[in-house]
Amino acid sequence: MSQDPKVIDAVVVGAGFAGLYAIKRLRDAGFSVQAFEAGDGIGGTWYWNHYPGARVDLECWDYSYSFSPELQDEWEWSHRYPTAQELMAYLEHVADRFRLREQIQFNTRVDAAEFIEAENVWLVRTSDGKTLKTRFLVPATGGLSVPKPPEIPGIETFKGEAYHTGRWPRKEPTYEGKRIGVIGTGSSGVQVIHTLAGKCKHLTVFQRTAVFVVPCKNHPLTPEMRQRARATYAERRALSRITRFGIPAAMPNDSALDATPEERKAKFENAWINSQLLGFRQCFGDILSNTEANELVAEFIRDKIRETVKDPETAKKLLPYGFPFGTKRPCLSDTYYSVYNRDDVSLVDLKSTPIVRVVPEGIETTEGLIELDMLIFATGYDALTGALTHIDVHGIGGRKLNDKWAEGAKTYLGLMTAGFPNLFTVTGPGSPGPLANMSMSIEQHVDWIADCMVYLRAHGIDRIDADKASEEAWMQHVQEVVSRTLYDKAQSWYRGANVPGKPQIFLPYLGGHGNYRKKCNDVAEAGYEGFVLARGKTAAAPARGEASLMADAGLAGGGV
Ligand code: N01
Repeated sequence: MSQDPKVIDAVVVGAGFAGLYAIKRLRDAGFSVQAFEAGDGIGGTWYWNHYPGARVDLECWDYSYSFSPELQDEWEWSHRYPTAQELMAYLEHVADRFRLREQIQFNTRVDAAEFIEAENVWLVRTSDGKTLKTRFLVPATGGLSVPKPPEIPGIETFKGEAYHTGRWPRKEPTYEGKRIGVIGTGSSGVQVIHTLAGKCKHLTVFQRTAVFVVPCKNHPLTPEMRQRARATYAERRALSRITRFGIPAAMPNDSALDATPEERKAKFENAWINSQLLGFRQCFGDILSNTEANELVAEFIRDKIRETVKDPETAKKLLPYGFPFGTKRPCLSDTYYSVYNRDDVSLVDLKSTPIVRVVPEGIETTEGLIELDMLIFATGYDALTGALTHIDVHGIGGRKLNDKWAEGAKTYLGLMTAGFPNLFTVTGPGSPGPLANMSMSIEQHVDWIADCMVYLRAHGIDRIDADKASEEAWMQHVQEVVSRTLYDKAQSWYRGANVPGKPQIFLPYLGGHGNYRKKCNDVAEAGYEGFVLARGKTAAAPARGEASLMADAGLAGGGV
């Protein structure tokens, strides 16, 4: 595509699910591609997050690529929910099968990117001190890739081992005989806790906010199960493309409040027994939009906690309050609550017993010193924007992306941010991202981006940018959809509330994967409506007036 042999068509950042598919899709479309990956191997999120117990919480049939029927047929998943290690092996297989490694430079971080207006290219600076010019920049950096530190004084003084779940060391630490402290009880913390309980001398859990944990029902897969899944892959994927969550699960419309207590109990028990991530949300249509309906689920789960945890004081500390069920991502585990019945596991409720500081020997709380040999920070991520804002990105007029997003990230459709032409965000803020099946969302975005680049090439267009007014309207729409749900009632990482000082704005789009996919397709079919396309460096008017954008009735979404 590029006339200048020194200018590459696309730089892809990251070699996880998104980066690998971007390399394949763009290369297949005839573009020259160079990818950079900070780690020394394939895997992205799964490369960094292979802490004890790390596994995906969507079924393998859904959390995997759909672009190649041959790949689907040949890969043998071992479990319903594969481990991080198995997911890495899968992604390594994908990289080898499609010869993607040729395009990837490992151990190299993209440090900075500057848009050169006169040439319509990005000048990319990498950690090996080199620069490269590219027509398009595709950060496939993941929404959960920049670990959030725990902001506790004295951490640097700790003389034992200390690890963040999001930067797990390549060489697996040993746990036997050690006194281990885990800070954080989100999805990562819950998996670490149920895995390490019983495998170390003592496990102390430091909990700031109790979470809802529902059973996982993970199990090995038999050849018959695989065969059945293979036979239905085509329908499964087709259905996933039109549903709210990007998995083959229909959402009901009925209200929990219209059901009898017996009907509700039967549905909730069924969700508990046959659990999966969406089980409770699939019971009734208003679990995420009606406080009373939501509280019925919340109290059902609290009862399960009371039944499981023998010590009533410990059970009380584990009861989640203060946010509606599902508005922080529920965690999956079959044994999480029962580990607190063990003598070698203790729970510190940080609300009643705060941490004072970390000291060389362990953690000092308001009730005294807890001696530790290992500290595990499961304290989450600077989610959705962190990976991009950690790159020094300068757009039109030298404007820094960090400055533009100082009041909160803004994008048009989660695909581009105005003033930063030819930079595509994969599952960026403003797209369903983490509120849908990530692998499905990634494929949808990468396909859209690749098709867009093909269109630009075919029409001799040098530059595409989000129209500012379209971006404003889209972000308003994102917020408006949130306001129809209970999501706003939680201080979650979806809105940046977990990172001190981060502007708080709800970032994922809750309108549903299927609706969103249709919207993106419609925009493309209308000649990239709401984007500004230009030849040379002269900007044209938006491809079409953005006024029609929000009139799309199909976008009226409910809570995800
Ligand atoms: O991070 P989190 P995560 N002192 O932000 C606590 C995906 N994921 O890595 O709630 C004490 O959810 C914090 O407390 P609070 C999934 O989408 C998926 O667990 O802020 N505690 C919270 O308990 C998930 O949602 C899978 O009060 C502190 C915890 O740390 C997302 O990744 C597996 C603290 C952080 O929870 C993030 O999950 C793993 C402090 N200073 C992750 N700072 C699967 O697919 C933070 N906390 C299964």
